[in-house]
Amino acid sequence: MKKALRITAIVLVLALIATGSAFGQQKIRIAMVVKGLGNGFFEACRDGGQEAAKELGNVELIYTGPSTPTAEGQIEIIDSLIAQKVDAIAISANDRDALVPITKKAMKAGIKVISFDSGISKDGRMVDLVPSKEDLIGRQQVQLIASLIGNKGEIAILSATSQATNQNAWIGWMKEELKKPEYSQMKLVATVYGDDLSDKSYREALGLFESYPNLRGIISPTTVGVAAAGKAIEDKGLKGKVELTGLGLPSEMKYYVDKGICKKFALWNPIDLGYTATYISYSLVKGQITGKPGDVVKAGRMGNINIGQDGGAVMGVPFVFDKSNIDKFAKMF
Ligand code: RAM
Repeated sequence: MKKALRITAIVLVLALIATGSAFGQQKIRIAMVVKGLGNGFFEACRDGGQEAAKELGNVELIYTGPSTPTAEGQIEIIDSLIAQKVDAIAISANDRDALVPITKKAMKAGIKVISFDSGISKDGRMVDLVPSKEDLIGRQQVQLIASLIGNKGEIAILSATSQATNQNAWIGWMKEELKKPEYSQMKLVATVYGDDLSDKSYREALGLFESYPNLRGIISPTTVGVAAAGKAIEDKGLKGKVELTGLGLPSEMKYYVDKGICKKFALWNPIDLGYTATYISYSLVKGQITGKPGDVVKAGRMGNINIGQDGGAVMGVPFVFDKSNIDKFAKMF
């Protein structure tokens, strides 16, 4: 009898070990650190991250970020994530250089660090995932506003924070595109920063109307800025006088598309971006990749993601939304 009991106990322990629960097999904890909380774009990234975590199993996604988009806020958060010994950090950076010392500290502590959406300089992360090629995104923004104003008139850029890696890269390409002869009658008169805060972006848009009474178009390559600019154009009765494009969330821009205030804008799928970032983080934790050129991440429904030069990875091509498709996508993100 005693022997039978002992055998049963041994079998039970072995079964528990096999399922990984005997010693409370640790969950892999991936922290998604976003530029700032309360931004619908990042909430969609979080949803994608959670979808990936569920598929991978045994993964906990910790969604976090500062209340306003600053590098200082992100540094504090990363410090506490190091103390919590998370396994990976995927961050959309408010500053490409200011975060390097703290993410280096994280990597020294054995934490795998990637940047996604808005990158960290290459010493401070193992992989940098961008939603699409930076030149495509930037050039496309100019092409969109040009088509709305007939390639003629004053335009301004309403950006996010002045240090944002992603917006600054796109703005660089917008300026390149504007050098082409077809835009010779278009003039970029100002670049202003709404800091990815709705009220500040709204005020910056009003400032542009005041300073540039002949303004014909605004490019706002931030989901927060473009929606705020839409509201400013509506409130000031400038529909048709000032055209608007940018990078927006269909769910937030549908109203302005329906009203004809923003006829076209672009974006990629932020759910897919958060999903892919989570798969890449997981692959690093599991040692399936190290982030070197030639590494391939098997990213679930996103297929294979190739790691290129300097740990860079690209997700896809930006998509244009207009009245023909806005209803469908507004339900998704
Ligand atoms: C805002 C953020 C984010 C950017 C999008 C387009 O939500 O600045 O980093 O990718 O806009």
